[in-house]
Amino acid sequence: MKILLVNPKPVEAYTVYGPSLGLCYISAYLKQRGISTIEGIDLNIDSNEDFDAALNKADLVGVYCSTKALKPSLEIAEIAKKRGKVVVLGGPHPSVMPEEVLESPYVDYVILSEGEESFFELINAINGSGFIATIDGIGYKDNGLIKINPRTSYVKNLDSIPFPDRDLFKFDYSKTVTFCATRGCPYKCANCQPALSLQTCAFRMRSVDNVIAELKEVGQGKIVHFIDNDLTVNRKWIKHFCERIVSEGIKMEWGCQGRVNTLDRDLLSLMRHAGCSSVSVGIESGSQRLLDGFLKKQMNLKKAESVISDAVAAKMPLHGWFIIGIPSETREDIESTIQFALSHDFASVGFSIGTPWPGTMFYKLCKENSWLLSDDWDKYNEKRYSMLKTPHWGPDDISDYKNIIVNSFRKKDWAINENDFMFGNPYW
Ligand code: B12
Ligand code: SF4
Repeated sequence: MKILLVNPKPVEAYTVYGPSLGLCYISAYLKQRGISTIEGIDLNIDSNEDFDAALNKADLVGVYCSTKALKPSLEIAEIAKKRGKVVVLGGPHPSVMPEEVLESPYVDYVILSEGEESFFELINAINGSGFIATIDGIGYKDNGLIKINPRTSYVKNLDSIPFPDRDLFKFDYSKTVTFCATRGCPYKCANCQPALSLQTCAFRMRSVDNVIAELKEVGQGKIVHFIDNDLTVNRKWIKHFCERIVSEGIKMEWGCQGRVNTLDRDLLSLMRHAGCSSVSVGIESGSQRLLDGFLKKQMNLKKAESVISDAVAAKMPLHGWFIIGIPSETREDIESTIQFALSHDFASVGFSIGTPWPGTMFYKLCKENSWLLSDDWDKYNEKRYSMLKTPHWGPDDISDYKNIIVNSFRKKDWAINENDFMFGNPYW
């Protein structure tokens, strides 16, 4: 069976810095099990003609589908189905909204959360060996009825799956490469969980040996971006990892996301010594009330301040993420957030507008309180506007605040990237 794996182009473009690692993992897993006729198309870099040619050769088309890319994913499904292909959608949106996706007449199957094992079993079942009804974590149609087999099992040992097949897509890896050392996250922030737990379940780490082996293969001499939700969750692991980079003489520059409750000066210094040149942390709000209340962030602003000083002392550039447009947020809260971002020594900061992605607690609360202005996912854009009307504010107020934020950073001479709602500190 010939398989085509497609990463669609979302309705509104965003900065792409690497391939869909999820599809690269799927490809590597299938190849290891003898399914070698796999092609990849990323419509952010490949043309429609490339897609058309690859589609002609395929029997089954698998699509990575985020909420932001639902519409183009379903368009791909329609084209593929009309040409007689089997169509499978996986990724964040089908994982949390499987029924909605299967309502499309052009989608045959969805995969909930991690796809390696279930997709392999599905291909076998389609080929005649195995039963679709018993495959864990898939959705399908049975005589027109939508059936969902919930996800109950996960890849427990991440070392047991092969390194991602980066050759699946035509990205240029000569300078930068993305890596994934862990899956899941032990926290349950309202803007993120339980969507993430559905996607990746329990927090798991690859062994340091396993990550070092992959770095030696493809990371040496490059800028390596770890896409992990939080690479610093386990202190023992991250320390050991940094020590191994140094002792094995692996020369690379790298960046990752961390969490302020897991960072301090010693760790930041060690990471810096091991070539880390950027750590991103989600501060989200300058209001402790919102962090503890609506956001359930399990994070203290005092600790955040001390980590920012630690980062300065360790000469580690720290990137801070913030959100405005959170239900129950007041003007004072938004002003505290802007002040926090402006007055601390971040190397750069980025903002998003609170967006109720499906499957999150954020979404559930907005829906229950009738704050959502639309259920049309295409309209959701966390860099541009709010889709909420709450008792405290509406989309116009948030747009005004967006302008206030841009002007506040402009006045302080920060570099402005309006498209990504991000700012660079000129004094770093
Ligand atoms: C890296 C990343 C990005 C990169 C994307 C790089 C790339 N080319 O893929 C960038 C920065 C560009 C990005 C942008 C955005 N992102 Co993003 N991103 C991530 C992040 C941190 C990691 C993704 C990843 O590689 N995971 C590791 C791999 C192994 O897992 P995976 O991708 O889920 O794939 C597995 C399964 O989902 C499944 N699977 C996936 N596809 C398929 C297809 C088939 C056929 C099958 C069988 C299985 C399958 O099998 C894979 C292997 O197990 C995730 C969070 C997370 N931890 O997943 C957020 C995440 C995916 N992003 C999110 C969001 C909201 C965005 C943005 C909208 C943000 C914005 N500022 O505008 C944009 C929109 C991008 C888009 N495509 O529409 C949300 C998505 C929520 C949703 N419901 O869609 C997530 C889940 C974060 C969160 N919890 O809020 N993102
Ligand atoms: S926002 Fe970060 S820390 Fe919170 S649940 Fe999501 S990935 Fe985990």
